[in-house]
Amino acid sequence: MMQTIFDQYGWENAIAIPLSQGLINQTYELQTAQGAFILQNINTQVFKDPYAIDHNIKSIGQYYNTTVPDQLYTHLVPNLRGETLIEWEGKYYRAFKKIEGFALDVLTNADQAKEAAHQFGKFTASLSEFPIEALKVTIPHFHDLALRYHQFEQALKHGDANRMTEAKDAILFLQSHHAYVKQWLHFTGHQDAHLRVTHHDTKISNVLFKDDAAICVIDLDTTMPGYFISDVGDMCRTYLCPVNEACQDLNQIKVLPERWTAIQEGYLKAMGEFLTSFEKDHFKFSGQCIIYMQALRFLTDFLELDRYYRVERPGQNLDRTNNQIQLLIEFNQL
Ligand code: GN1
Ligand code: MG
Repeated sequence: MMQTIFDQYGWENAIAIPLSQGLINQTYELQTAQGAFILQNINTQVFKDPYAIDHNIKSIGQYYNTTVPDQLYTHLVPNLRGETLIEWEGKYYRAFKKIEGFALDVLTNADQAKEAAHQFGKFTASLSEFPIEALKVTIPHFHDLALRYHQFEQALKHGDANRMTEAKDAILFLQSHHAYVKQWLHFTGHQDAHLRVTHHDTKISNVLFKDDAAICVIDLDTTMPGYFISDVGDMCRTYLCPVNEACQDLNQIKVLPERWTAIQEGYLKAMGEFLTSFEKDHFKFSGQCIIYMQALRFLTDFLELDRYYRVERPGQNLDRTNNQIQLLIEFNQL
């Protein structure tokens, strides 16, 4: 019973409402006599070292406390023993104070794209003096396109044969776009490509809004050193299209040019002074790289019988793959 967890925090009259967002962790919104909180069960299949996440969120929180104390931030809530990460029945939990605001599932206009891109840009910019080496790597090689391609190739060797046949077209498409991996290696090997504090999951549901303004980024589990490509690329994945990655009707997948302009304006308003011209020249590549990588990841998981992403039906990861492939095709026509 979750009551045991509530007791550890000293929460009385707690009511837990499961939230459906996210394909990895299980999240609950809690109403308690002590206030509203977010409680999350960390998926340790994905995040093998939950203490690394705990460390990162606390380090950044402490940095803000001393530099920008009024910064809205997902500070962790300690339990009665002062612990911010608790283990119960082999599972790990942590709690956040609920920040007033709402998350969007899809965007309805370009202003929201600009707002969100600006928030994520501000997040990295606000941590430009933060000692990046203090951050732990919560998932090694998380956005390493070369590794993701390698994992895809392994799945082609060892994956489910029936699914391989079913996914024939998607496989051919991704193989024929392998040149993105070379571009990625060229980018990361260049002296003007810099590692910064990177969120690595900038989808629209990971930024809170209040009225029309984006106010705060959330879900910092994958915040670690990375390239701007990860953040801008994931924005392209989720802000440009009127429907999200769950949409199975490929005809609805369109890339709206005004949203692309909005991403650039919003992100560069915060990060323009930090990015090198070499990095700025890779702005469009960031979208190609991350959309392509997500297609690879969904397809790899499909071929490996859905070990990673939560699914409700057997073909879901292939549908997600085809959605991302269509998005990439539309994006390339911008
Ligand atoms: C996962 O669980 P969620 O929705 O925050 C994934 C992201 C993917 C996303 C696709 C740790 O994020 O990389 O872009 O699904 N996170 C991890 O929906 O793998
Ligand atoms: Mg996430």
